[in-house]
Amino acid sequence: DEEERSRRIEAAREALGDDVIVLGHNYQRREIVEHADFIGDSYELSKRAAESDAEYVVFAGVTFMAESADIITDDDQTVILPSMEASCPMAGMAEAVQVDSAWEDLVAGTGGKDVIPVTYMNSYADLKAFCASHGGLICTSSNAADAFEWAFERGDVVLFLPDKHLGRNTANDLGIDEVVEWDPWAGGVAEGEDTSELEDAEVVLWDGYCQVHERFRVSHVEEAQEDGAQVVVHPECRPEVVAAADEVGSTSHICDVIENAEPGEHWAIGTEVHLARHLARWHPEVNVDPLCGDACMDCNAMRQIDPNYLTWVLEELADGREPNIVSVAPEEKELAEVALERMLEL
Ligand code: CIZ
Ligand code: SF4
Repeated sequence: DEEERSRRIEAAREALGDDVIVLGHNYQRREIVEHADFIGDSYELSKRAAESDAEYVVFAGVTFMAESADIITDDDQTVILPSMEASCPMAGMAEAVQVDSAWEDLVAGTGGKDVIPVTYMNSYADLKAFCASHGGLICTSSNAADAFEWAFERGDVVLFLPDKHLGRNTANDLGIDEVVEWDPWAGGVAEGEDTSELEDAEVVLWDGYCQVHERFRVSHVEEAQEDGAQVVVHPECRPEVVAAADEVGSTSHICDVIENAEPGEHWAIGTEVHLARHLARWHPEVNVDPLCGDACMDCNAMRQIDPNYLTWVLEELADGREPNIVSVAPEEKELAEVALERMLEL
């Protein structure tokens, strides 16, 4: 049961002492985040790991996050993922090998313009490396607009990967109209769009999306607002959902909104349901609801991190074994670091 499991987790942690740090993504369930040293978004957590001296970084999150942690932490720190099955479907929608094979067609489609690839943090290390080697960079949901501006100082067209909604929302913020959704395997541009549009495009969106955030609809926002709630959503949501919401921002911003809310304020949270539940628990003085009720916005990749797997990896480490290491190849790591440093200079 949970009590017995908690006791085992704490015993393993005690045996490991300062040798281990446990990071809990804010989309993880309560039984995980309760055992975390830090709770936050992926980039925040990776920085926490790098600041620590812990030899082992146990990352309760998904594969691309563990890779990012491996890129950011020192060489003598080892990143452990409690389940190797925890892979973000959106990151998988833009594999470096696909992007690489489509690249020349894209450049030709624009009429040979300078295309700068910009990838969201939610992507694999090899795609981050691809972006660096093609003059591009990484961004988070908080600095995507700055990343676009950086790219436009150096090229004519931004290719944004993998999240078409974050890309479109960012273009909207910047007042860019020439935005084309592009699917190289469907004859160039997405259905309903004209191939010749690629020639005029300023922003080209890779056809990826988060299957959790894209399930929110304008009707969910309107129902919450009719119910008296203010609505805050993540920019991975569809543009029309972002437009209907009262606030938009990263998970850290969503946390700030609730931390700074007056007692009695009513907020509906448009992101993965576990964060909404944590915020409701952490801030009982604020009326916090998940947008669209309790049932639907659950990330199946995050859910792979079962508390029993957290127990298992910690007990293995305490016994001197090293299960489920996530390690980025040195040449990819070096390039991904270049893409990251460009972001940090924004
Ligand atoms: O949607 C996600 O998985 C997010 C927002 C991840 C992160 O922490 O950057
Ligand atoms: Fe990937 Fe979306 Fe799950 Fe985040 S919430 S890990 S972007 S599928």
